[in-house]
Amino acid sequence: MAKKRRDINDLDENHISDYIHALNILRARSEQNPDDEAGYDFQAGLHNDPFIGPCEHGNDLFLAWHRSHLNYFEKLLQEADPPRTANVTIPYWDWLHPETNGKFPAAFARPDLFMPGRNDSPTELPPDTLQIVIEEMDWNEFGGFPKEHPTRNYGKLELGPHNYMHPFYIGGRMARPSTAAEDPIYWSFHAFIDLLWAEWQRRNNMPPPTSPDADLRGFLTKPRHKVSDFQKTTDLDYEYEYTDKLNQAFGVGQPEHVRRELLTEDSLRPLFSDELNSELRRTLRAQFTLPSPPAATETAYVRLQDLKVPTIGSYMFRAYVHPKDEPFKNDNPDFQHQYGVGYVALWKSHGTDNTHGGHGDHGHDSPPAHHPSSCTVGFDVSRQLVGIIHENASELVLTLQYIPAPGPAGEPQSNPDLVKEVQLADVLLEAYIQS
Ligand SMILES: [Cu+2]
Repeated sequence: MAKKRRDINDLDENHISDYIHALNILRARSEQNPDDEAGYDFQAGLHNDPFIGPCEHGNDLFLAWHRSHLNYFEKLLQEADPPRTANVTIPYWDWLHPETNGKFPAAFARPDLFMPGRNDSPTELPPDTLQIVIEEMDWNEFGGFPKEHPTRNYGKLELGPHNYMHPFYIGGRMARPSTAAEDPIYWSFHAFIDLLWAEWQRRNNMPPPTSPDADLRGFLTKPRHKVSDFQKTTDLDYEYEYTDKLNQAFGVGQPEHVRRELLTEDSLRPLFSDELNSELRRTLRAQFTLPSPPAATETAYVRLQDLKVPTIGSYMFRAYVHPKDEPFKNDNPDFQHQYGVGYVALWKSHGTDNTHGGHGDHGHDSPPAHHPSSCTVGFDVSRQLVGIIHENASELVLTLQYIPAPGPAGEPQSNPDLVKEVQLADVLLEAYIQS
């Protein structure tokens, strides 16, 4: 029987103290010898440190890499002090259902699971996580594209919820790829990302992976080290125990799969005279007129082409579609609710990191090869645009809004150097019919 990973809010005192006991044994090993591969610091370094790992981001190895990282770490926990720790598993943090505990589950405030510097101010959760798991049925769209794909890279789970949670919601060490796994919340956060993938696999009948023979960096000396080795959780001796809340959340049917054919693709007409990137950097937004798509249009996307992945911080773009005579309102929840069509979160790429002097940073340029340098992302605007075709509604405007991640502890932060990294090639409207 595979071992169960459980919701951290459901663990009794014995279970949580066994987990902490195992973690502390790994920590003590690193204190004895920082290079001990069975110690916490080395394990965190597999994610954080370009010279030991690091993690994979922005491709179809992302989910398998993190599954492997957690799985080997969990085995170390189990071997830490058996029989006491023999059945320890990483508890997951269900951040879809935060209402029971406020911002973070109470367990993460215990001294051994706490990390100073997290963002404690109230922060919205990403709105679309469940929708991605339930509605996106294409593996690459969900989990990422092969590294050799010419234009696409991040999957939706990573580019949306994952990239938003790290720097916007959790903050602290989790705000940067080069320090993330130092915070013990990392394991539980990624266990939930992994649960969402496992649930997606179940719903979609375990589609075969793309890049099955790709090696997972950092694990090459292990018997299992390829993408195909990390598909089925029960082969890795664990599975997830779902709460009633999760059963309820996932207990809805799959939408019908539709094939689409591109009808037209046009650059959007700007409502500004500056060059696009100058406009974005100067005003922190850009507005465009949305044309009426061809009458047969069933689905429409706004596509941001070649959006640069920032190297010195994290930010997001929020997108809104609103009538021209209803001006954009910054920071207005009603406006956001009524006209928001989505967001894209860009998590700082690994690479140079001058603000952290710890072991995760060797202080010079290491190539951010595991993060793509740019990505192409889309927002579904069908509901709004198909509305104009049929109802002759008033002219519509697309507003893109730049929002920098807060400082690690949640303090508002305007970073002029990050603004200089805002860069995209074009904004397009794509119209599709079902084929
Ligand atoms: Cu992560």
